[in-house]
Amino acid sequence: MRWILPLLLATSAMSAEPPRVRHTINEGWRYAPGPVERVEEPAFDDSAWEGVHLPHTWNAIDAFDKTSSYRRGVGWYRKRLQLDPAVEGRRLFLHFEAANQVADVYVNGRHAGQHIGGYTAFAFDITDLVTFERPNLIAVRVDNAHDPDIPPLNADFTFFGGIYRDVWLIATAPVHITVTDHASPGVFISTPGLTAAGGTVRIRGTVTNSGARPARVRVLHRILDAAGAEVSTAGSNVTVRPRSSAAFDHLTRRIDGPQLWSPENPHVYRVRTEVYDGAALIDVVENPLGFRWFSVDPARGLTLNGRPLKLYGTNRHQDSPGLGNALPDDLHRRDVRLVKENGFNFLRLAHYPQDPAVLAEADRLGLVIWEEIPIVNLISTSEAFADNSERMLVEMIRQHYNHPSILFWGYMNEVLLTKPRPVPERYYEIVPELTRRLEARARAEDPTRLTVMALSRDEILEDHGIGNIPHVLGLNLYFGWYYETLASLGPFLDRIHRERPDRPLMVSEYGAGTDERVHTTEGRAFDFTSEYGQQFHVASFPQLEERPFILGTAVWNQFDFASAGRQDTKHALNQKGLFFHDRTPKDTVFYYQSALLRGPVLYIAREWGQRAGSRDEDRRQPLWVYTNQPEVELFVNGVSAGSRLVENRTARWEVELTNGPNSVRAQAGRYEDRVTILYADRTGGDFFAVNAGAHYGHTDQAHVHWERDREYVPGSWGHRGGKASRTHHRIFGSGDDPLYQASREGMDAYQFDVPDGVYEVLLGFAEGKRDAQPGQRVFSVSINGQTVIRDLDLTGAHGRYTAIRRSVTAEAHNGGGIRIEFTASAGDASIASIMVRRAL
Ligand code: GCB
Ligand code: CA
Repeated sequence: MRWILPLLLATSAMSAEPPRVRHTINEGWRYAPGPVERVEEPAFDDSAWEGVHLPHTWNAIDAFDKTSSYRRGVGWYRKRLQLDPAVEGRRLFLHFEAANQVADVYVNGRHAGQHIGGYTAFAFDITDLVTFERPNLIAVRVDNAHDPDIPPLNADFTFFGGIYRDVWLIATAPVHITVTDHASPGVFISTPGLTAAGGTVRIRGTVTNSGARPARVRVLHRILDAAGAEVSTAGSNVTVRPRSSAAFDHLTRRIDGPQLWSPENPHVYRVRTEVYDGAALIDVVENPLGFRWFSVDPARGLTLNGRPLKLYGTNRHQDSPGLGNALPDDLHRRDVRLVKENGFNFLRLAHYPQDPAVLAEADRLGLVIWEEIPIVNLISTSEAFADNSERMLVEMIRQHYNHPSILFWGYMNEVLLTKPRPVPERYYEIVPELTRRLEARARAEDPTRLTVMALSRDEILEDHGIGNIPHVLGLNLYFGWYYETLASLGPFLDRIHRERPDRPLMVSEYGAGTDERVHTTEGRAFDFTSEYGQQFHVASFPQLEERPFILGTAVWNQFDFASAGRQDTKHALNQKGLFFHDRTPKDTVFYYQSALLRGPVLYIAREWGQRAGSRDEDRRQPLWVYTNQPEVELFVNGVSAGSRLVENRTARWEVELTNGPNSVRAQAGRYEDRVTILYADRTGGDFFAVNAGAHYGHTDQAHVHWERDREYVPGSWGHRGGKASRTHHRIFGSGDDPLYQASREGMDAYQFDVPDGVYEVLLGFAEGKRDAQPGQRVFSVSINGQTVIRDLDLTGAHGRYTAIRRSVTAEAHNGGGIRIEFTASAGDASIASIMVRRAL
């Protein structure tokens, strides 16, 4: 970075202002939920308002509570901004990286502008609204209420409100590279006709003259390599009439043998664009530049820089725990790094344009990007909806145009999924019309990239023609999750490829939800067990790898993410991440690392780190390893469990665990991995915890593992009769939803063959039937002949989906154990969990 030094010395020696001043103004804002009157006026007293720093959202907490709703409406932000006298006479702008979703900006009581859309940047010229005499009052009204004219209308993610990205103050000379062209950098870089031998750089843009006199300036672009060495230049004089803008379009001379940009070698050049008035440097902007060319073929996939490159990656939503969508840049960069570190080379920014820090990091680390605007599930047929959509598309493309990582612009996701009710007239003509309009605009704005949309399984089979409009078609597929089986993925892809031989295809989503607390040896779709989630990827990924016509794939999702309306096993979250919401990796991450990383990967799956069993045979437990080594030996408590040849990056064992901590070691050549697996052996018979009605165990808040339900066998425990039932609804009154979402119904009894003694019996209930009414399910419970609960009416007394726990004391005598009997006077008795614990 030697070039930086002389530059700094030069500026400080002159102690002159840099030609363009640009810094964040994130600190010292005040926030209040609105609507409030006359807030934009400087005189308004906001001393009682909450002090906040940006980025900020007002939904960081309520989006995660146990209701589907969160506050959607108006929030006001105010800040006093004293301007540095040094920028007097300059043009001043406020640049917002994003505010969700309609923002009205006021300066000293006057409206500076309005922006529609929650995920793209906007910039307003505030020069004529400010004073240097006293602090300026900036007031921003942000509204995230549902608006039928603004996408997204409805989607599986939370629409956090607020100014949730950085805000910048920009000061330029009166003649400058345009700041307010859709909040873009004002400079648009491409590399026409590039080959490995070399090519030229084309730099388009506009210069704005805010002054009252015509201006003649010189625009000069310096192409700098990653080390800061100048490799080429371009430029010309530009004449700009007063109060207007003039375009430039420059071509460098040929650059021989440039370092190409690719995921493996993400060499980023910079274009430093300078504006001179005579000898005086009056403006500078810098933009990234990557030399790369690419194409797609429906049979052979993607070619980058003349070489085939299959894309493997994930999707990313932007929220984090405690912060909602309001992440500082380092957390955005952390996320991108986590994607790259798994060996992925591709990231789909679903379902909206993301923070500039994300794009810059993707350029730097080498990830191919698909970025898209948030048209999800359905559209409005209004002209305003189409106009807003198109503007968002233009904003996204212009704002992020120079990032070499971006190869794909997306503009719709599963747009036919939700049929509006009633279906508006001509709906299935208006959707393709909008599609064609956005497609045409994307191609006109950026002929250098590929367009893409994502459709789900059912939509692709009846797509009203839209799937053939973009260059590339993305398929969002959930075989073995929402429908069919894990094995049906590949055959479905073959079919689509056969039916659309001219269409380059991607798998833009596939994934399964998991919960680290929920475990089983017999995973099933939608049980949220860690084990089924792993099986899903282990079974799906080879089917994607095997098919060269699939040009890229993206796991849904890199991280668990906020979706306020979701009711899985963790409320308000979509749990299909490869990482948990807090960015802890799930075991599946190491399957992908084994498949994609070159360096050694050897990892004992450990999410099921705490296990329990109450029968002798339960001590035999599965353990498995993800690795890219050919063969692995496993040792449990120092004893070899044998060597296994690795197949599909996986090796499995059945081992005997002992009560307490078990030390497990995997060895492959000179690599090893160690973990401790806790096993609670409950064959002693004085403690049982059962997740009634469930084929999966659950580890609760107190780290007690509730084992899966089973039929009674003498000498042990279990149910007699009945059937399992399950709800996916969130459970009120407990954080251990998986314990209450499954129940056993209509059984006669549960029998526990425990030694004589006094026991605490903890009975858990929750009504999970969607249409349950008071009085329809009324039952009593007795233990060893004594009624302990009389005429329990869960819905009548507590409402549906509410966890009820009753603790009672019971005595086992004469070797009879604990016999819990159920008698219903209406409907079927039901029980969700049982703990039997020796008290005395
Ligand atoms: C999809 C959607 C995505 C959802 C995902 C899911 O197909 O594109 O927005 O979050 O499925 O998890 O259901
Ligand atoms: Ca940012």
